[in-house]
Amino acid sequence: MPSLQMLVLFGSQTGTAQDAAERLGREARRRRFGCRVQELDSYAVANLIREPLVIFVCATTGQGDPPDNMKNFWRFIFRKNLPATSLCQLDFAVLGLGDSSYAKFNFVAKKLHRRLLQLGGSALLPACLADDQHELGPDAAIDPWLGTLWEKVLGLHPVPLDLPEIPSGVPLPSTFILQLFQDAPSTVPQESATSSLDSSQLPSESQPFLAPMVMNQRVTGPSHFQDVRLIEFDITGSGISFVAGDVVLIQPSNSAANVQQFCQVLGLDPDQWFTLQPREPGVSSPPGLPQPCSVWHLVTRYLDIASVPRRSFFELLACLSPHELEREKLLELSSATGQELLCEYCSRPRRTILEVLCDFPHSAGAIPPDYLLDLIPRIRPRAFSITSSLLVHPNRLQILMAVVQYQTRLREPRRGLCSSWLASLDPGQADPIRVPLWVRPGSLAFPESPDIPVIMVGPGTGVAPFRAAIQERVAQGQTRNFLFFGCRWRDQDFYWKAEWQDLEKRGCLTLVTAFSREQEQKVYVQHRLQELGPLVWELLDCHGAYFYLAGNAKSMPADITEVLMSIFQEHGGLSGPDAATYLARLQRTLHFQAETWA
Ligand code: 2AM
Repeated sequence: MPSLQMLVLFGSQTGTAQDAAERLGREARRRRFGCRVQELDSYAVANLIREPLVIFVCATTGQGDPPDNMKNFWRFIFRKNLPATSLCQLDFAVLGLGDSSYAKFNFVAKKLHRRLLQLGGSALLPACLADDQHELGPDAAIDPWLGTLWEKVLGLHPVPLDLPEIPSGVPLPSTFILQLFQDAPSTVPQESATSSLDSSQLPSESQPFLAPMVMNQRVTGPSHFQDVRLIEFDITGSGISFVAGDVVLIQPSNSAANVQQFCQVLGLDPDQWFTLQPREPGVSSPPGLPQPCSVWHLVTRYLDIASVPRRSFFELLACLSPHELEREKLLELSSATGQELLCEYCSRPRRTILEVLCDFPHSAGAIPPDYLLDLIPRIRPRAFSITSSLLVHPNRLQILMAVVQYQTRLREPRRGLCSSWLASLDPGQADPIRVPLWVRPGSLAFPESPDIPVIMVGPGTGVAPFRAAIQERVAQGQTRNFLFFGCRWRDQDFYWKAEWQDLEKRGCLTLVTAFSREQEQKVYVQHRLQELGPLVWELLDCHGAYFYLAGNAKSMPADITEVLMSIFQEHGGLSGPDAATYLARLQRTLHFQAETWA
């Protein structure tokens, strides 16, 4: 066991921070450090007072919040009663991943760096503020930062001379040993999921509920550019319960055609079975993968072969490649100087792992199965706002989903893995495919008191969580619901038109619409909000209304906030700075809440 120990703790929402943390782990092992790489919330944080060397890798999500898998750590580290010398033995560094198009760029990394200093830790170097918006991606900042980090770390902890570095062209041992066998086991293992009543635990990531899909209906008109689906699952017997604002996580699968092609290029037999063994003690098995498992199951349910490969993929594939020409090319793509080329080849056109493997057939055909889990990330669950209420649709869960499809310079259109998989499923089939899912609280919470009005602004599919809220509130007798909805044309993408009209008739809803393309000048929800400024001000200021915003994160949230600020000034008589303070107070007291997505 190496004597030098380093701990890498990460908080990751989309996997980029995890990837950076794992890269750091590999670099540490090459330098003969013993290195654990762990999610922040799976680490017993009280042990931090004994750690000598920790690198924190943290993403910042859209609103400046920490990722879900570091929320407990975040609460702990900001406890007021932690002594200022708690971490005086600790050398640390913070690697932040953010997006400079959001106001709170790398907020989590900056705040964590300051807090660790406050608690007595010694920073090895200033925090790295990597930016997703950079032409070359986050690596543009991470590469030089890691160079300096290693200089500092090796200055403090020189590698013993009898243990030279493992050169970058040599593969590190695989994390798992994969034992293949031909015959299916006599008792086929249950999928680590549940479709019946007898499970005592609520469905979760490690044990999702396998829900039959009972509706998959296109809700946009035939001439609309976007294919938007209303999808319904039967959750009878799952134990799942949810309230407005909650989200459902769905674990998608690869298409049969992709699975077949992948197995062909790698020379894998999908009917073979295998067991997995971690090479080192303390490494846990991949979550949700049954043992033994078929190759078909691994490729269909687990390996994200439709994702765009990261640089580490090229690094490892180069190490494993027996083909000189291909290896040279792979090395170039993974080198620091090849990043523009990698961006051009992969990130910009959104080329997938499967497509890259087809471009490098000699290397793909020689991948030892042991390395599959190191090479290819696992398929991540996708989150959707739940759009129905159990009070109106008992035992059912609905989502409103846009099917993601776009063109790059590649011939084949790019398709979102989860949305195209869901859209392809047929609920009418005799034995319909069951969809692995579970729920968790989202970022929106609605007031319980019947007297409090809510204002909801949700253009396009942003309306999804508000339909759940309106159904729930109306069922509970809360009638002061104000919905601002925007779409292109009333006869093409006006979701739930009849349902809204019915609620309006019953006096349970005030609906304000903006049809952006029905006149020459674009009309958006924020224009309608501005027009109704006096009412909005009165609801917020005199009636304690809650204001909600959901939808595409591009410029809509900033546009709405700007209009609100102008309403506070024009109709509330506030100065610019006072309007900003007013908005900040609404945010602090949860009277202003937003859920946005890319
Ligand atoms: P557009 O596509 O005609 O530009 C749902 O997508 C609705 O939101 C559409 O009518 C769309 O208009 C509109 N939309 C686009 N950008 C917006 C923005 N920044 N703020 C509010 N609505 C927007």
